[in-house]
Amino acid sequence: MNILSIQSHVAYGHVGNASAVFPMQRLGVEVWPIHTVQFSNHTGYGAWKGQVFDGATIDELMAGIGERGVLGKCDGVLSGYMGSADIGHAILSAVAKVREANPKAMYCCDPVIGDVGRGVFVRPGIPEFMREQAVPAADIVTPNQFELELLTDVEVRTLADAHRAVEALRDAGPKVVLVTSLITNETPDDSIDLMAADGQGTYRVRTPKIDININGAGDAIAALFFVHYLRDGSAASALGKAASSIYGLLKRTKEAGSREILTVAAQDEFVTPSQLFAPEVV
Ligand code: PXL
Repeated sequence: MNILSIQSHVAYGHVGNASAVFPMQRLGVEVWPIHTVQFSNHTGYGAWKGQVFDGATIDELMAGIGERGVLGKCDGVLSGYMGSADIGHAILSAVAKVREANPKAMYCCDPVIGDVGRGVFVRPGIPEFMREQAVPAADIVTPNQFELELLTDVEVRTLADAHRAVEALRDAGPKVVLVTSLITNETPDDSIDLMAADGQGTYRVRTPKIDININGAGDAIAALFFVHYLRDGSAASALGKAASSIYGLLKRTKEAGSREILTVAAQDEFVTPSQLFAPEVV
């Protein structure tokens, strides 16, 4: 399996491609990473150095890959944090190129906009771009609760709200939705839910909540879910596997007291999670 992963990159630590690429490789996937930014470290530190690339740089790399004649072998495109709307357009043009070469290829868009604690943390224009262009073009989207609400204008307080929002998102284009973190009035204080839906049903996994201040976990969840969905063709199966892996990864990270997720040290969790969480139909 070959996945083109177009995301930010950091030299130190693990967000964007530095969070997503290795878990996919560890699962046996050949990954083609294209970086949308190259920063020293993630923005959660409040200070960083480096560059935001532009759409033309991504177009150029895509042209070069195209010249190798391999785009027909690309099974999927994964995108995450977009530095600018210009980069967003280049990502959608990369998706179109891949689909032209392989009509079966899927596009998984992690609509990175913000989260409940931090609010919107991307540049102006990106939320609108996600909503109007990236989400409708995607086969799979992986919002967190904040992004789910923003993209659908549905306030999610109850499980019924979550169903409504997920269906609204599916109506906008993507047939598969993964909500990477969900807290409704039914979620116990010590727990966190993940929810996924495809045409076959809607599923929830509930795990103990691990209270840590880290970045990049969502990037790893989207990558793991995408690989398992491409392999199994089932949102339920992909949800159970991705949620179990992330729980193990975060548990190990918390135990180590690390500010960065233990992508390398806890790599066995990607293949054989120490604890398995089964999805339930909701
Ligand atoms: O995890 C999302 C993300 C992606 N890319 C960069 C980031 C973050 C979150 O902090 O800083 C550069």
